[in-house]
Amino acid sequence: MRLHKFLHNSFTNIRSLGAVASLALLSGCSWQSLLGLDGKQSTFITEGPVARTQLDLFYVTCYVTFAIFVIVASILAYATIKFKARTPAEESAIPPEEGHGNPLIEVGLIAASVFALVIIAVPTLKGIWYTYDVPVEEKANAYEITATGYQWWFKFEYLNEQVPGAGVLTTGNELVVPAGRPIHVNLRSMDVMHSFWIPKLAGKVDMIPNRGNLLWFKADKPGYFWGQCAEFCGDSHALMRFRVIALSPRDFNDWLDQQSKSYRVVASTGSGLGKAQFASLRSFKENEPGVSGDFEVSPLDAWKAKQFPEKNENPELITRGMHLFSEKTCNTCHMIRGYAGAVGVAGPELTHVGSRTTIAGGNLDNNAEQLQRWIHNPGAVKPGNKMWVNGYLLNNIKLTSEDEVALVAFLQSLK
Ligand code: HEC
Ligand SMILES: [Cu+2]
Repeated sequence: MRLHKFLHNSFTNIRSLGAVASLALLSGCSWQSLLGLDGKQSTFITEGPVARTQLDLFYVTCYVTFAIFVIVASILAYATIKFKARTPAEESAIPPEEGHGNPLIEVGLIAASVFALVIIAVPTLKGIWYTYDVPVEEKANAYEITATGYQWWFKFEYLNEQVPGAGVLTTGNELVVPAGRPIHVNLRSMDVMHSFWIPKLAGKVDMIPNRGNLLWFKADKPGYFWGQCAEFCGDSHALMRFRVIALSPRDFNDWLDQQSKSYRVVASTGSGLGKAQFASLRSFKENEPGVSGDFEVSPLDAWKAKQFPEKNENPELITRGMHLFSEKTCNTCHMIRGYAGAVGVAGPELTHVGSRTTIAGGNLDNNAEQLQRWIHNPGAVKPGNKMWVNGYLLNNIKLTSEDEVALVAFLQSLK
């Protein structure tokens, strides 16, 4: 009776759960979000062929292991019920003599295991070959990027195909790529082992010191993606993140043109602070109707809006910050193209740092408050980081809050 009631209740519960689930699915909620599997780094939501191949493989493994589970569990259940001792006499009976086994069953089990392994191995090997490098038929169209891991940030290097011989461009922690084109990524490391992973697109492949590795990926369409170092690499490993921004090919070339420019000098005359220098960003919209600059609503639009100057720039403050940048020895670690003496390579290049959505290895939003928090005490944000240890401690860098505000204004002007 009680069992019946339990079963009945369970059934009703499952039914109402099912009703909720189908309602949610009908209202546009995906099963991923229903199960809480729709995070920014979800591998269940794939946006490119490499991640899709990896997910398919995961499902194949799940199906095979689920089938094994069902078979083993039913045999176990059957044996438990069928051979249960039902009377005290049966319980105290001497156990039956043990046999030495049944060769047919044993060989059969080995064969079944091999079969199950083969089912998993075939797509696995195919997947490994597929994800390793850009497929031959797409090779000619591939865009090549070099990604280098540092404790605890990523450097990305690009070539401007439109301008042969223009040299290499560099960004820190934000990788911008053309959508719909295969991206061949050379993986390097400057110090210890890191691992490159963009869950919705591709990964993980190790970045190994003194050894060239590679991976490829393709973003189906323009978007903003979250990435992460996936190999323990020291104190701030968990804070070693990055972003991938996929743009339409035309937007991508416009962005490259914009990035090729030297750092932006904000004239103290105040006029002409904006537009002309950003003419190359043809289809990037800034605060137009229908375009949300709100990061939570549309990270990609917010990223695009970030390419343009901040409102209310203060040229005097920016100029003060520009001088402080070398007075405080920031220039010894950071490159700013066009800024005499700013040729350091120990930290991320800052020529266009103001146009990124994040700083400090994808951990802080790139706004005045967080920039100040970072340059005020980088060690408090990322324990052990090199800017703190080799800069603030070794060079004895001290900043007053006026210095910080001026430096922040300068950094924000670097669009
Ligand atoms: C000893 C070298 C060194 C010095 C000196 C130094 N930095 Fe850095 N800086 C770094 C490193 C390394 C990072 C990356 C840290 C990380 O994310 O782990 C960094 C990160 C940054 C970032 C974030 C960039 C990004 O894309 O994430 C900014 C902004 C910055 N530094 C500004 C400054 C300013 C301003 C000064 C001078 C007050 C300065 N740095 C001095 C090495 C240095
Ligand atoms: Cu790392």
